[in-house]
Amino acid sequence: MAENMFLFWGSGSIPCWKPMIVLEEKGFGGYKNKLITFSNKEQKGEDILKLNPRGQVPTFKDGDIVVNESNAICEYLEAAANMQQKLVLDLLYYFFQTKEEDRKEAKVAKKVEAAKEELDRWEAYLGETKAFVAGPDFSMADVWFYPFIAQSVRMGLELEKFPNMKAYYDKVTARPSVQKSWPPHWKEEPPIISPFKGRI
Ligand SMILES: N[C@@H](CCC(=O)N[C@@H](CS)C(=O)NCC(=O)O)C(=O)O
Repeated sequence: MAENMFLFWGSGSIPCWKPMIVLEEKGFGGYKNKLITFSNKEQKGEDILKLNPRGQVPTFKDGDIVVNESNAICEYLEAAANMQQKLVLDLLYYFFQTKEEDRKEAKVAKKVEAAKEELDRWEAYLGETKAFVAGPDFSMADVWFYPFIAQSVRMGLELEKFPNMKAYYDKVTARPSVQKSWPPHWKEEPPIISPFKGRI
């Protein structure tokens, strides 16, 4: 995952330093990066401006997801990283990319176990906060975090065993912004894979 990440940064910039610490702490030390020189106004270069119209650093990208603002990058890395890795990249993508007859049940069992551990972690965390990911109010962290849960629920994840997650999921699902932007084909078509069904 680190190989999909790219950070433009400047030396001595506190807003850059914050996500750089998080990147290392989260085990994404292999992220790609470019050190820009302020005196040459490199932050106003085309490569940065097309991602960040303010022409500032940090400017961060994870695959196609562009995240600017240092705090938002930190929250993105915190909220999305493990859920994205354990539930989506490791498990859902394995099902998407591997034909049914080629799937190895032992491999699936390991991935499911890792996903369950991650879900247990968030279940405990949400139990303590009894609110949203970054505090009492809905924030950007929920925008990064919630879609992974929603996608997993669509793919057969039953949240009944995770009551705090279920309360969180219901609360965010009910938000008008989420309802309005709900993937249209999810309303009409069943999922093509259900890796969680009967496994968690
Ligand atoms: N609110 C932004 C502030 C970013 C910021 O102020 N970056 C400075 C470096 S510390 C910058 O790029 N300044 C150059 C400019 O604005 O042209 C964040 O937290 O990411």
